Amino acid sequence: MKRILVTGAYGQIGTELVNELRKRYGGDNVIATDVRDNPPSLIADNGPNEVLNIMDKTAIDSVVDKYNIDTIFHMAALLSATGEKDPFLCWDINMNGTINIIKTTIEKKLKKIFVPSSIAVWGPGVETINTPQESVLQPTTMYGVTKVSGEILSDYFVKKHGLDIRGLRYPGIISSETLPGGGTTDYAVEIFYEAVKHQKYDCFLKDDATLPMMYMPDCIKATIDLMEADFDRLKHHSNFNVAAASFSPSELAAEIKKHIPNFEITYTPDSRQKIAESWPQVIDDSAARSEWDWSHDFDLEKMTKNMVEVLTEKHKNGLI
Ligand code: AKB
Repeated sequence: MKRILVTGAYGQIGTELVNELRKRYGGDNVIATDVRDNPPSLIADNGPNEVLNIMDKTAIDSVVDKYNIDTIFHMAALLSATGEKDPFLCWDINMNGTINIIKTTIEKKLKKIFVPSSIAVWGPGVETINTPQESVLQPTTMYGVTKVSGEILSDYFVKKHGLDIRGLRYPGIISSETLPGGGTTDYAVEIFYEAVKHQKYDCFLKDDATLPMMYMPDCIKATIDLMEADFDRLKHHSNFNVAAASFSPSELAAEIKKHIPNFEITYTPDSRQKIAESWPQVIDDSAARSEWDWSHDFDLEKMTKNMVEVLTEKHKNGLI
C-alpha cells in the first residue's frame, strides 16, 4: 500500500480512516474522495481531496491514473435504513459502485482493495449468539442483499482472477468525529450526543435490542490490520466476522448514567427495530483472531468513558 484512494471518505468511517492512513503512509499518498465537496475539517488540509462519484467509472479511472493509485478502500455505500427507503438506488450504488471499483482494479492492475461488508448479511435462520463465520446468509434488507452479493463477488474475483480483495463484516460503529447516516445502529452514536447536550434520548430501538458494536479506534485498527496482513495466511478474504462489544440500548444507557447521572432514556421503536431484530446479537470472530491476529481494545465500559469525555470537551468548546 503506497498510493491509496479512499471512496466515501467524508462518511463516519471514511473520515477517521483517511486521517489514520495519512499519519501512517504520508498525507500526499492518501487521496480522500467523496461525492460531496465539503471535506470534514479533520481531513480537509492534510492531503489531497477530490470529488468522485463511484457510479462514474471514467472518473474513477482518471483519479487512479492522476495519483498513481495501487490500493483502494471502497467505503462509499448506502446503509441499511436509507437503503430500505429506495432499494433499487441502494442496489445501484452499492453493487455498481463496487463493480466499477473491481473493474478498475483489474484494468489498472491495482495491488489490493478493501470492500467492506456488514452484520446486515445475516437474517432469519442464523444463530444469534456466537454467530459463526460460516453461516446461513438470508438478509432482510436491500443493504444486506448488496453486502452478501459484494462478499460473493469479491471472493469470486480473488479465486478466479487472483485479485487481492479483503473485507470485514462491520458491526455498528461508535465514534465522536463524523456522525453516521442512515444505519440501524446509529442510535448508539446519537445517544452520546443527546446525553452530553440534553441529558435525555428517545431511542428508535427497543430497550433490549442487543447488537454487535465496535468503537472507532478498533474499527480503524481492524481495517488497516486486515489490509496489512500476510495474504498467504488468509483462508477467508472479504467476509471476516469482527467483534468487540455487544450490548442493548438499556445496557448502554446504564453505562452512560455512570458518567451523566441525570441522563434519561425513553423508547419509541420505529421500522429500524425490525431490522435490528433480524441481526445477530453476538458474533464469533475466531477466524479473524487466528488468520490475522485481530484483537479489540475497547469494551462497553472503556468506550463509553472515552466517548463521554471527548464529546463533553467538544460541547464545552461549542463544537457540538
Ligand atoms: C447499519 O446500521 O446499517 C450499519 C451496519 C451495521 O452496517 N451501521
